[in-house]
Amino acid sequence: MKSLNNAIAEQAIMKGSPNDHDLERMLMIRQYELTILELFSSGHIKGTTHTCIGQEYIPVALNPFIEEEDFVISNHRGHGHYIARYGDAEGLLAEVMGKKGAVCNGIGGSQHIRRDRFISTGVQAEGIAVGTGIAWSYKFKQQDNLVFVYIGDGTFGRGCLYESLNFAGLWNLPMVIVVENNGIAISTHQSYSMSGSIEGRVRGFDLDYMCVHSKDVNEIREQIGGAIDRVRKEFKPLVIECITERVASHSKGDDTRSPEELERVQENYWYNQLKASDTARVERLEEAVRNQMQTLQELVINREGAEWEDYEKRKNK
Ligand SMILES: Cc1ncc(C[n+]2csc(CCOP(=O)(O)OP(=O)(O)O)c2C)c(N)n1
Repeated sequence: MKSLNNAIAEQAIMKGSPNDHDLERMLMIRQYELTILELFSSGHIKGTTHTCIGQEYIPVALNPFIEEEDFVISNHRGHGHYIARYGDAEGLLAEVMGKKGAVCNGIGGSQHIRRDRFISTGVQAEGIAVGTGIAWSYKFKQQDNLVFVYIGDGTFGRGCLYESLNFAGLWNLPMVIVVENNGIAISTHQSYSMSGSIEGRVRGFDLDYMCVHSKDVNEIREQIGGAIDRVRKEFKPLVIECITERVASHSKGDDTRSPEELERVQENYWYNQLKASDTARVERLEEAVRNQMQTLQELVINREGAEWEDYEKRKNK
């Protein structure tokens, strides 16, 4: 098995420390994902799911730059994107479990969420194509908003991504495309699937590009803030490549990585690094978040199933 690409191997470690609010959100996302995996194992959830364990800090770092009228388009690994924006673990848990109180009445499940200006899709690269259309409509209507699209590195294997990048560059669309580069797509390491680089491909379409290695939300914000402001002012699309790691399996129990690689991934996990350096604070916030998720879980499990009729009523309002 080939090793991960060089960028991943050179991954920077967690240097700074998030404030309590950001850390609480990161821990909440992590705890949400752990809860979902447990609920699958115990047979309370059917279907599939993809957790963002390892990548929790990325949407938390991005969140202050996302205004209410901006659009966020997420993907199959989107729980963290949703919770970072709305803090609504309860609605999302109910959604994945198909219970009353679900964000979109249990119709969307884990991968197809819609709320206000947030959508996710499990179809790779569909999000960037749809996001390009929304960004074009913003520009056409001279609306001062951005479209944030999250994609994985494996999504560079899809053709419609390049059509989207082409239009974004050609029309200077107000888009921030966040590539969560965890170096692997299901079980295929990037070194097996990608010729050239994400930067080279993006620059080929004349898009602005930057790469973020840090896992420190404050440092990330310092690095990306000016560039996001420029997209808002100058209508030049931006791609932010975040070098990161998928700590858990692709979906559930389908990890094909070697024990050595998994050990390295655990060593680089922001959670493990922060817990070692700031133990008391992490444990305190973690306990609160764990209790909160436990309460939510009991509440949601015991609810009746979500009803599609509710959705029909809501849709026609
Ligand atoms: C059009 C399409 N083809 C295949 C799949 C199956 N699939 C789901 S996730 C995935 C890999 C995604 O890799 P990446 O974009 O790197 O995101 P990651 O899972 O690493 O977060 C694939 C092939 C899909 N969802 N959509």
